Amino acid sequence: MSDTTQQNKDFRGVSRRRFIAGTSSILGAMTLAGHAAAAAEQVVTAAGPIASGAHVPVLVIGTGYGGSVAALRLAQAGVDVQMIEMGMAWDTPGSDGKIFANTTSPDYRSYWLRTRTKQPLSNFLGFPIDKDVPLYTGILDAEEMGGIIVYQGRGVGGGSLVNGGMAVTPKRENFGAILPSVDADEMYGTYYPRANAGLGVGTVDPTWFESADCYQYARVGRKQAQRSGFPFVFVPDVYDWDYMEQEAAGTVPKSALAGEILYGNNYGKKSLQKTYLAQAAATGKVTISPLHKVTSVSPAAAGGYTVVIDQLNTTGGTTATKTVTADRVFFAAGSVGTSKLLVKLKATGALPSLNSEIGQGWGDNGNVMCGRANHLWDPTGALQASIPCGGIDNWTAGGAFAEVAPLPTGIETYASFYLSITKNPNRAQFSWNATTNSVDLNWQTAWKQPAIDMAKSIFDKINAKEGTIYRTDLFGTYKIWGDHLTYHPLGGAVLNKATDNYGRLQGYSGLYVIDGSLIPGNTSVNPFVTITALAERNIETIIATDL
Ligand code: FAE
Repeated sequence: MSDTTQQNKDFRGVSRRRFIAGTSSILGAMTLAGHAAAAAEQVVTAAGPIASGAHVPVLVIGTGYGGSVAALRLAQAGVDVQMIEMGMAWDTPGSDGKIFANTTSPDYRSYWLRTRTKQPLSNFLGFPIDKDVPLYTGILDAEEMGGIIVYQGRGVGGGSLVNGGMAVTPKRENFGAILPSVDADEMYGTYYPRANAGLGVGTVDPTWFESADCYQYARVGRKQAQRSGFPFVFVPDVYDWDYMEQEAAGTVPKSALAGEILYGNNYGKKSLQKTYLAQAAATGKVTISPLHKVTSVSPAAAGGYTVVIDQLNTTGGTTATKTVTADRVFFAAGSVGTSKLLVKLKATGALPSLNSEIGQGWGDNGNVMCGRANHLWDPTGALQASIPCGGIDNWTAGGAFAEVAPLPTGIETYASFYLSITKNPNRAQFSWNATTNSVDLNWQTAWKQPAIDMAKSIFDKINAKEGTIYRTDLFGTYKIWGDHLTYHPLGGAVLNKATDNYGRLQGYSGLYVIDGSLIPGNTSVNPFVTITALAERNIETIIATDL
């Protein structure tokens, strides 16, 4: 039995309520169970944003997975933490009474400083579906780097605000290739379980799954995978599965069943605001400054680091520039954010002693998307839960793990849609461009070809068996592969290369990296559980030895 299958069995073996109660040594059960359905979580305290001239013991750049773990554990150890987040707080409803916009009707809240949407599925039935939106510090950044669009969450909670919540622990036999310098026994014995508990991970009730209308697309995906000889595995998620069952029963406001996902879930999803950040706020020792963007970190004459921060308005303008001092700084701005900052700071002389590994080892987790057109006798359902719950595992034989993903359009499309995570070996590098005063990434679109070939190891076979074809209308006109993007940027400040084996940046004491940039380009599955578990491991050692 594979680890993933075993893990799924373990998750099914305990009821979700017992699972949550069992996590109380890590996080209060109250938070996970009680707030999952709440629309908003006030994790930004009334203390107000950081003041210019402040001196803080610890400053954390970014409020995603790595930053949230660092803030919580430091606060629990008695340290005051300032978190700086360039995105918004996402705790206040808009004029429609909702905090987040629906995937099917993007508005000003949906995109980070764009005047036109940049939807991952750019076309439907061959027609472009992007539309104009007002310029705003919205929740999803479609950052166009060299040859690839990197999607990232912006706001308090980072990627947890926009992602599908798929919370996958890699199979143990793949771990050596993911983080070769890390003790796998420790990770699988201590830190993966701690991360899963802290994130509130659970799995769909398999009995409910068999009859739920909203998972017809997943059952079709399973049937077709199995008919071609591929294992289908249930994939754990941080969505509150009990809440989803209530959505289906019509007793609570709908979120996953209303197609919410890409621009935030108003209910049901246990984003970091409801787990790690809620716990961090409850310590009273963590302050978050939203709409604040770190632009520089350099050694301060009197010790510690001088951090320069731009305060932003909701059209991206700078309303104030603040200079503060921090004894220690944690870079948790995500793979792209941290890499861009460090590459700039090294090249422009702010942190010249960073080593030459800075900016190296960046990968896209092998992401590639595709759709298949089913026969009329294989409808995938007009109602589709936006939260995926299963995948096809051909990692060992063909180098691909494919999420069976929804197409929550509200109409029957007879389409099956997949996001594949593949063993694509290509790695890119960030570098400083003195002419444009910005950081470039040298990724080439053609570098997706190995990912396409690996995804084809699954879908060519399914198409041949089913007598079906690829959809060509989702990413352009007559374009099969969604090879222009990634949801899973990883690397750029790789563990044990740019940093020591716990994320301490080489060359500077008191500077740490604690996010997805530590992971060299691929995790074999969706990455946030590994980012969280690695952060749990690293912060434990840092607290024990450095503070
Ligand atoms: P991240 O969560 O990106 O947090 C970084 C934070 O730093 C962000 O809030 C930034 O706004 C902020 N920041 C950046 N620069 C600055 C600066 N200079 N100053 C201040 N703040 C700054 O980093 N992963 C899964 O495992 N399962 C899924 O189902 C899944 N689905 C996804 C779906 C979508 C659409 C997307 C975009 C991603 C998805 N991911 C998924 C990926 C996952 O969200 C991502 O790996 C993690 O969020 C990365 O965590 P980090 O802590 O590295």
